[in-house]
Amino acid sequence: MRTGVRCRGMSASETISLNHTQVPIETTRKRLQDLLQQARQRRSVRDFSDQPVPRDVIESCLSIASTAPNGANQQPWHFVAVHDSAIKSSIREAAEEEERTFYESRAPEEWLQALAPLGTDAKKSFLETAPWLIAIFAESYSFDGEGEKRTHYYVRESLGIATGMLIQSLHLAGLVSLTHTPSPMRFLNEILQRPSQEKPFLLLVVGYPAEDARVPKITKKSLEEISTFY
Ligand code: IYR
Repeated sequence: MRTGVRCRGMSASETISLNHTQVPIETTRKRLQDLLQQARQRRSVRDFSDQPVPRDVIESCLSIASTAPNGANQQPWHFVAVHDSAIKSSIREAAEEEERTFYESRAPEEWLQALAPLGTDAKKSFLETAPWLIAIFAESYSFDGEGEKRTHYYVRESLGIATGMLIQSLHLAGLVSLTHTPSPMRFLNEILQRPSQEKPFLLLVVGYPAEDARVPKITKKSLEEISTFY
């Protein structure tokens, strides 16, 4: 037996039995049909209503996101859910400033052309209208109990998976969201008072759609285009 070597931050491995109930394959197919139909209804929405969303709904979706598989179970994420109007206004102001430079000078012509069908611009009124903004931070490292720096592994992969699960939970729960990525997003650390080892990953705008909300007509790649089976 190998002794004396243990990965810092991880306790010796203790196992429990897996709680998994296999269902008949027809049940699997039926579930997948329903899920696919629902997944196809999800759209990124830019026109939000100011209808409130109770805090417990956001908490449940964050709890689901926190079950995401991640590097060495280090759970390198922090979610800041903002409902406060003054903080939302500060975020809008800072985001619009970054976006103005993006649209006016920073974005290469090719990028602007790729965005043209979406009709986006530097105006981000949804940052104040929507009831919740969830700022998602990636923790590149942390400190253990003895104050020793602990490197985190597969941070972006972990964050991507957790964020995808969050977006899907919000959708299946009946809400809409927008993945918003003003760039650079460092202003979020300042406004939300997050430490420097946390890097803003993205800003998720959450709520209900405005009554007259419209979305661009888009098509998704076919299964044949996105997959290869051997
Ligand atoms: N961050 C900008 C630009 C933007 C970039 C991509 I890639 C999008 O899919 C949408 C927008 C903005 O939010 O307007």
